Amino acid sequence: MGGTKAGDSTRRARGGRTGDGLAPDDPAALRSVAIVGPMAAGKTTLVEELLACAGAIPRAGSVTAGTTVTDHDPDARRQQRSVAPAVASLTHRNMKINLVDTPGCPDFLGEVRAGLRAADAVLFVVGTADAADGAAAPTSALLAECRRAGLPAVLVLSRLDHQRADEAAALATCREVAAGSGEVLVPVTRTERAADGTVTAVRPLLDPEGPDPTAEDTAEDEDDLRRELVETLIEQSEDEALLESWISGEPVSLAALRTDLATAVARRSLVPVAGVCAPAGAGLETLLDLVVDAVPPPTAHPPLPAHAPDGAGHDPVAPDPDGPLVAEVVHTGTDAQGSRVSLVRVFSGRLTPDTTLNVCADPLRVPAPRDGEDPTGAADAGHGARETVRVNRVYAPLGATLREVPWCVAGDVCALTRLGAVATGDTLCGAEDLVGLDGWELPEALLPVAVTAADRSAQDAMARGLARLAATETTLRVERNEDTHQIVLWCTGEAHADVVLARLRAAGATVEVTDVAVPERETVAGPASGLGRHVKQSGGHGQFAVCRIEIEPLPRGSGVEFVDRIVGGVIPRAYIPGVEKGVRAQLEAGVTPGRPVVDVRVTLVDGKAHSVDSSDQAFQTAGSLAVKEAVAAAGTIVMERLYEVEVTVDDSQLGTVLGDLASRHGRVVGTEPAGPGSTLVRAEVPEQALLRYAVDLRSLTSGTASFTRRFSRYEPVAGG
Ligand SMILES: Nc1nc2c(ncn2[C@@H]2O[C@H](COP(=O)(O)OP(=O)(O)O)[C@@H](O)[C@H]2O)c(=O)[nH]1
Ligand SMILES: [Mg+2]
Repeated sequence: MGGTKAGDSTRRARGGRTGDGLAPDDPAALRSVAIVGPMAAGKTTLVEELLACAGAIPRAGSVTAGTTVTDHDPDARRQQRSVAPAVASLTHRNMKINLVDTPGCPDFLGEVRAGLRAADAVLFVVGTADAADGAAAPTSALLAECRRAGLPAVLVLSRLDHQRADEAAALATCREVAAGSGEVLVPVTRTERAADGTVTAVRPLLDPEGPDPTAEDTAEDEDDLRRELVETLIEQSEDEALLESWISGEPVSLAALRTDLATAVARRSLVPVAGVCAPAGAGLETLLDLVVDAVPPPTAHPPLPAHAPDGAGHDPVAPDPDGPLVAEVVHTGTDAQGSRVSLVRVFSGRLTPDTTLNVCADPLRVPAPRDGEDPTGAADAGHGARETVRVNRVYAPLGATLREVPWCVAGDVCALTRLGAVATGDTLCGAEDLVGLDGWELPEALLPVAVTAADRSAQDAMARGLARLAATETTLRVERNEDTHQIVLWCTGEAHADVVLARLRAAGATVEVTDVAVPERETVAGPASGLGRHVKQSGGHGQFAVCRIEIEPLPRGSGVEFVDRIVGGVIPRAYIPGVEKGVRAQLEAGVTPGRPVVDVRVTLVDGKAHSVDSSDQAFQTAGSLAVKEAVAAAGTIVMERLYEVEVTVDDSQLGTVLGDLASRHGRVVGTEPAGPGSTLVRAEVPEQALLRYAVDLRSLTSGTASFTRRFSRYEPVAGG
């Protein structure tokens, strides 16, 4: 596979002194937009065509051939879909535009959030052929993400050349999804087609060279589109005079309308809708114009909440190019040689080469504690200004190609290499203002994948590989399970697991995927007794210990209770702790190997000792033999781990989710409304039935439902 550009994927080019427009001085000459949308909407292809259209690359590559700029990651090429945020910039009308391509696959939601963090606005891409194929659910989920990030958006209707392309249907779907959000979606372009349906052009409705948008004598349907746009703009305008002249039939100035468009976009009350047909090159320039004219500059970005390195309060960080330097690592990737490349967004000040910066680690990125662990210690360890880091060169990325630039100003995005221990989410700042930006939330990884290494050297390789992954894979959680002794990689889904395993193997670790083991325990079904005889008296120092114990079940959660009821000194005091130790060790190891016995009371009732041959060790062995016999005689009940699960689901899918939970032996504890049109279901589900729930729930509900899980307690195996 490995496309033609793979070999030179880490070219380093030295740009001109201002990097050929790649290092603007003034944030007003910058636009950073995240490209977001469902899988296969054509985002990566669009980025490629925009770059070619603006002359940033000689010609557009293709996703299927693995030759695009932003799908430069080997895993992206192999999967033929984006797996990480990737930045490519171009210049259009003297404006530097950073395009931050993001993955559409729900597994990589964390990467979408990273992309949104780097941007000031969103180009939301929806394929016009997908409207009928359940695009509403992923569109809705991703639009909600953009809204949560608080960024203005432009809706791009893509793939106009598809034979089932239906712009009106795609727009209707998006309008339905956006209903209630206060955003008005209005087309700003018109698609022209030949008689056979081929797209010939996509033209802006507010075209200074086109006919007057407010004139009366244009063709009927064109007129309708323009009228809708003009009326929407006037409705949203703060300029009262505009409405008056519109009502009285006077021509309205195009410049005024454009200004109103930009204002309404920045306010997020209006989402302009533009069509593109990437392969035909139609609508590309119009879209770039729209980004320049209607998308707000970085200086309009709302200030970001921040904290002092010691966790105390700090003023929010405003987007000020003349302020102190504050930047953030939004993503960490690797180049073809395996060296780390950090994608950095500058929020304030100016990042220059050859400087030493302070690193303020993001407490949110400290690995999540295991069930029951005290999280406080871990969180504290991750807090604060950890160290300083030397920045050598500053690069403007074009996918994997890094072009050296003299600086990176507030609002711009750059790549830095060799930042040592600096991780995604860390804040980089100058000494004059030590600050940490409040991190963005990561999605929870809920799909466990157990891996084993074949031998000792593979184990070492795996440990090295996992350490390397920790820096780049922010959503991955690595668990060393103390009950099952398995290494479990918690992933967000199968596509994520695929990437994680490929990267582990690329790091030289031969790992095998095995079934995830589920810890089990046993308790006794009823009371019983057992005799332990450990007697060896032939030759030398003998061994002599005999004990009888009784076992009985206790309520759940009681653990193991040991009671000594020896009378008359049939077992001397000094040996009783030995019996207890032997009993507890055997119960801990389990009578069925790997299943500790819990919730029992063991009572020592009788025994025999020898004045010379008895010892603590002998009584340990006798205790263990006695309890083994007692457990076998009592019969056991297997218990499994029960989890408290909370599923948030669209009301339309509630029945499906409840039915599925029942088939998993889940017990629904309650349901309650969780916002408009959705329900929160609380249930208790055995761990075994949850192992693939992350994958199953997503496919059952087209990705609209989400869940959380928390260990509750052990319970007898359902139906077992
Ligand atoms: N015919 C046609 N195919 C497209 C267009 N845009 C994308 N594709 C194809 O659709 C598939 C998915 O495109 P991609 O850019 O990876 O989508 P992404 O997941 O949104 O980044 C690829 O095979 C592209 O070649 C388009 O405008 N027209
Ligand atoms: Mg893509």
